[in-house]
Amino acid sequence: GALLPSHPSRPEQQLRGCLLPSPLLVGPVSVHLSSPLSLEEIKEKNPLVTPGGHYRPPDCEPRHHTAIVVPYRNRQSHLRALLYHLHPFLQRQQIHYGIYIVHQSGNSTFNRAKLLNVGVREALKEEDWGCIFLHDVDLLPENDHNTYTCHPQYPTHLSVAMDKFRYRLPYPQYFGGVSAITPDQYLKMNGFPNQYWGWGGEDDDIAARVRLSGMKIVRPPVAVGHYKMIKHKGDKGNEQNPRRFDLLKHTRLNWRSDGLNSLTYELLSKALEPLYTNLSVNIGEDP
Ligand code: UDH
Ligand code: NGS
Repeated sequence: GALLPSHPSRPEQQLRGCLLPSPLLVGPVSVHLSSPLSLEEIKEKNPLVTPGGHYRPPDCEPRHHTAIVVPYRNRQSHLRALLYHLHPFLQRQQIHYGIYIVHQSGNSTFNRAKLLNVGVREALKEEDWGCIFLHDVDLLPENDHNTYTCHPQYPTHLSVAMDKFRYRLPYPQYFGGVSAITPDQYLKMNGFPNQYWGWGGEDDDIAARVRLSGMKIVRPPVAVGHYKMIKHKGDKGNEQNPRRFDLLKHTRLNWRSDGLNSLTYELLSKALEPLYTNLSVNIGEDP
């Protein structure tokens, strides 16, 4: 590979650019969910992950810099399963990455899209990420050819074949689960809506913003976009949002005024845990 500029954190080393595709990929993997390990055990299996859940390939200069943002509240066992699978998965792809868990503090109704806005903003304050993944905590990728990188022009939808939808899209416009954007794409669509409190519709709103801002959605082939969803019941504090259909009727009018440019929140804490950065945030409540 060509010599790429070395990272300031290790100026002494002039590493070759990582090979494309990564020679470490294995393709389809079977995802088992029995007896999840403890966080300490997962850390031991991932010795090169640094505090805050960051990683750089040790032997080559990475070509991709990806932040993984996870909207989160009260899903401890899912988080362990995600970290257990995702760290080795991303390391096989030889990308530079960081994992950000955005924890909604308090008991107000859950707001997935607003938490994603917070995660994008906080991740970009920390590093110049070229790609940001928006990742539900309960989705485990089953094929490492599904690379966690961005398309230069268009937002990507990755979870195109989830087991619960019998490994296909539930409907053509579906944009939920796992998706990815560059900072430019995020700015262009004014981020995500802040007004969807409770379950449903926010992913459809985000998909509509992509189109309204003049972009389209790209997807990997169904054969590599396989995900296993950890089965669970509906969450307390995330009941179906009865306003979602009405909100969706107005995306066309609202997307320019509600989003990144109207985002307010209070960052309560930021902790560099061994396997992830934990952002605890007060995002307010449904007015
Ligand atoms: N999430 C949490 N905690 C919550 C709620 C949601 O962490 O209390 C996060 C988590 O990352 C989850 C994502 O938000 O993966 C999306 O939550 P969701 O409940 O919309 O989607 P999920 O795929 O479940 O987890 C869908 C089925 C749940 C019952 C459907 C109600 N009709
Ligand atoms: C649609 C929801 C989406 C949701 C998708 C899959 O109906 O938010 O179902 O849901 N849109 C609206 O409610 C307007 S799932 O089967 O995962 O529970 O993501």
